[in-house]
Amino acid sequence: MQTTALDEIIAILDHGHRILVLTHIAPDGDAIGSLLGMGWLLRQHGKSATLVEQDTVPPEFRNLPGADEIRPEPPEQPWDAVVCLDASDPARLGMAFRPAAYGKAPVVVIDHHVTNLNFGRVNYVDPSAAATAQLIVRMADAWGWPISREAAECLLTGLVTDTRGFRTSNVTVDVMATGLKLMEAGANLADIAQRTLNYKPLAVIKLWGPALEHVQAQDGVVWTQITQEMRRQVEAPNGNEGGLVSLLLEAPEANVSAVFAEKPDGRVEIGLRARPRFDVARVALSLGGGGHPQAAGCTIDGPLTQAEERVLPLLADAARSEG
Ligand SMILES: [Mn+2]
Repeated sequence: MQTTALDEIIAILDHGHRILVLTHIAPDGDAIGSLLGMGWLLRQHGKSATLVEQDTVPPEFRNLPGADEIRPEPPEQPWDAVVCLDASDPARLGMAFRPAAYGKAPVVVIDHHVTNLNFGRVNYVDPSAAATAQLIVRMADAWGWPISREAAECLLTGLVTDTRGFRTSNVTVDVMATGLKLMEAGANLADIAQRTLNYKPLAVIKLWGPALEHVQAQDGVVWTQITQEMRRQVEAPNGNEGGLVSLLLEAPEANVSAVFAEKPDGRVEIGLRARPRFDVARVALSLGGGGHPQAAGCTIDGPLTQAEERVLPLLADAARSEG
């Protein structure tokens, strides 16, 4: 089944020339790394690749090769194929995804989220993969395309960030072999780890102060909240908690952790983490979000207190039942 989808994608990209490549809003290292890695592969094989991502590229990924060519909006022109990376549903692609403009061009989905809606004409979705970047390496291998140093650096960034430095429960021998292959192609693991994993804006570090004062623990769930007022106090921008939800999961009291972050519009963005054998993807999906069993998220209506009252019982359930 998966081999077929991969074969179909390779055939589509082989025959097409003008390829539009998209990735998800609020991009992480796998989103940017996969977008750029795919761009390098296509261009090195004579294709025209246009890379679009609605939101600003985060500073820790801006010096990846080719990052300055990412555009916030697609140009109006015909495409031979549209490739969507690391996004479980069309809404995750934001304004960059404009299917009405694609005509007969096939939409291709390459992703590793278990919650993927298979919204493409061809869907290569493998939830056992640790990163979308890993699937792109698999595609390049199946295609018989060598991976350049530039592509390798971008793709290894995706792998390193999604596995938090090869530490997550989905890191298999195959994932390590993919990492090795990218290092052999010239990517520098230590540099990438230094620039991405060991990076936190000062304002985000300061934001952890008030956020950590609010940490609570009950029924296997450790959680806290980030209000707009806290952000104002330390002048922290919206949308970046710097991995606070992963820190909370380090408490032995936690099977599941959560950060409830109030957005400027009053809605509440919820970041979720779970220890291996527990599953927060199901909770996120039931609330309109998505993700992986060990890392998921969603955005629901506020106010904050009401959002916590609604979600905490669901998290207590998830923290009780080993999936
Ligand atoms: Mn990913």
